[in-house]
Amino acid sequence: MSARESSDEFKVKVCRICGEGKFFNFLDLHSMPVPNGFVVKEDLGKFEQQYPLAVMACETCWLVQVTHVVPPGRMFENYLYIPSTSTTMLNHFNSMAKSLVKQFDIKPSDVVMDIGSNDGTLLSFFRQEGVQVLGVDPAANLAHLARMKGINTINALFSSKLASDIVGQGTRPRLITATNVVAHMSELHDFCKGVNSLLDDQGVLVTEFPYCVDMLQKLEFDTIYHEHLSYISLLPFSQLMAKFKMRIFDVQRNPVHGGTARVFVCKEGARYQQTKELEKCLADERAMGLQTRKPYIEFAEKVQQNCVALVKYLKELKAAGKRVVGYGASAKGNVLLNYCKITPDLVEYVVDSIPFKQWRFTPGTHIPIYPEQKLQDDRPDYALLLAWNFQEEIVAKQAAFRDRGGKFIVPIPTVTTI
Ligand code: DWN
Ligand code: ZN
Repeated sequence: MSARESSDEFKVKVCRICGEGKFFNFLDLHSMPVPNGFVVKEDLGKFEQQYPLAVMACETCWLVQVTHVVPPGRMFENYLYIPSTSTTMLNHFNSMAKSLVKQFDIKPSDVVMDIGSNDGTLLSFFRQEGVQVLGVDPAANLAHLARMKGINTINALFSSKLASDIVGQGTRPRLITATNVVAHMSELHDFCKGVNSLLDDQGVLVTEFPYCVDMLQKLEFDTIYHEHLSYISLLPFSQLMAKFKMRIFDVQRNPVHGGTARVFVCKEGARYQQTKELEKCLADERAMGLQTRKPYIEFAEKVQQNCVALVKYLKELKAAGKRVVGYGASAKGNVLLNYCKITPDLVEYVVDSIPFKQWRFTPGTHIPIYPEQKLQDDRPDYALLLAWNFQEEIVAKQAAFRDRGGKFIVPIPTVTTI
């Protein structure tokens, strides 16, 4: 097999929301290794599987999606997704649990179920609010971590079959959450079928995903990676819900992960009124022309211009004798490094807080990763902020680096230095 997965066995042929097959390809990030496929030193010279990474819009329902779906087994063979341990995300999940328990008057006897519950972080905040919790996650290592925290977790991929088994055992969750998981799912119809069977007439699904409008407006091309199959906007998502006699009744936008939509879904006959915020978001999506090719063409052009500008800037810094390193060996960072073809001659190394990633190398570009401490010890001139979605937290943490004249390069939406 060639290093580049050119076979069309992974090619998407029909849209996972509407089932049609008329697509508009608008950005090709080219083949690259999966962005969480960190390489150990002894494997550096070995064959590294690459997979096509490109996005297209369905010209029927306008769901943005990757052109090729890499089967999970091929993608996760040697990578362990480590839950975001950032205080940004911990605060986000804590306030999410508090506000939802209050908004929907969740009682101590009620069950809150989290689909893609990861290591149980979100559910542990719900449990602190005194409600019953149930997690579902396919990663055995994460389900184990959750159970160690006392979070009842089913180690399985969510499906409509699993949902009917759960209902059969007498569990009807009052609230279902699904954060950063719907965009990873290929079988969206089966997901909806399962949710519909779990919810009672007044039950609510709250799902949160990186919002396609933010990606387009803030040029967040590096949030396009193989495990994110869909880049969701509300118009196609509403169509999906309607197919399963459910409807969106509210949306809240928030800044995490570069811009996320928290979407509230209920059964068609439930009592929840559609909010003004939802009407505004749907109107804005139409005004942006999301159901035409225009915004996607503009996005692709600006992304390409931005990458040229970034590489030019890095080369100028190098020519001026400045030393540049990376900060945050994030999945998105690896997409940016591979797409812009940034290698160790431009970015000497990357620092990262996650022990699993330290002493390994970035996939494809093979830049060494070290603990954050190296930034203090080595004192480079610039740090390219690859985990820009944690900018506030990281810049605050590295005040000493900046006090000594160190600067951060923020690559998104356009290259700026702080
Ligand atoms: O869907 C997903 C998105 C929404 O969240 C997941 N598949 C991955 C995750 O992406 P992310 O933006 O949280 O980035 P990562 O891939 O978790 O990477 C962030 C990296 O930054 C981590 O490796 C840790 C590192 N970091 C650090 O070195 N110092 C983070 C913080 C906050 C820090 O202070
Ligand atoms: Zn479609």
